Amino acid sequence: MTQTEIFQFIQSNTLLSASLWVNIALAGLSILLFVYMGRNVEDPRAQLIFVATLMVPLVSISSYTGLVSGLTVSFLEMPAGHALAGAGAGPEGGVFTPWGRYLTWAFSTPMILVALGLLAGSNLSKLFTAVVADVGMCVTGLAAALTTSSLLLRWVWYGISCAFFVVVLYILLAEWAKDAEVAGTADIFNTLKVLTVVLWLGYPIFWALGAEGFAVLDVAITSWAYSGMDIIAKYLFAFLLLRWVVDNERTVADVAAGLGAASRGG
Ligand code: RET
Repeated sequence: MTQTEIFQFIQSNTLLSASLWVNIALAGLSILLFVYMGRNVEDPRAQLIFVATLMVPLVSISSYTGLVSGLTVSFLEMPAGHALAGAGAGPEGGVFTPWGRYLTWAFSTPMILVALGLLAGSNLSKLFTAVVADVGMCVTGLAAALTTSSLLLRWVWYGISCAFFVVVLYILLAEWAKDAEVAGTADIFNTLKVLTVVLWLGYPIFWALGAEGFAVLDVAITSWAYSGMDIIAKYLFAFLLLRWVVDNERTVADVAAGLGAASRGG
């Protein structure tokens, strides 16, 4: 299928194309809003949280532009044993695979973790571990989606990706939750932690249920599931974080100096 044919396929499926255009619009609005919100932030650590968070909608608008144009979408022939083997929507068969999503998660999700780690007062080792495991999760998730030789190996990649995900979850739930207590940022960190953990768990679930996994859900519904989770995990998440950082710049600065509320005795 040529890129033009893929583009036309996406445009002709209104439900599918709406799930992509909605995110382009919301990412654009978020970028403008976040730049405006951050205009007076002066503390370098707060600024770093802002830049990391601003990258999320910037990567997102690029990601969805790639998808909507057909550049980062392929119709792939599924291996024997897959629910959609030998079937699919393309003229030559094949299953709609928006692999650009998985690729761009490798750029957006580390930014979310950098922002969360800085908020929690993480040390460099934990921040490094979380980011590297997260990139590993995204790249092996991409490998799962692109493997067409063997059904078993698709799920092996999926399993490796889940193993990386467990590392990220451990750091979020155990390590940074403790660090945030010391840093005096536990309230906002816990809110964002719950939001992140609950939503991020949805991605592997929808991958398994979607066309690329067990094919329980149709392509447009799967796309809406990801797009809906993206709206909350990216734009709402970023908005809540940045609003708090603007209101609590002093606390963020103190985390940097190792002077969190707990170590001050308060
Ligand atoms: C995959 C499939 C393989 C197993 C696992 C996955 C996890 C993906 C996650 C994605 C999060 C994306 C976000 C995007 C917003 O920018 C790759 C679906 C574990 C957790 C938050």
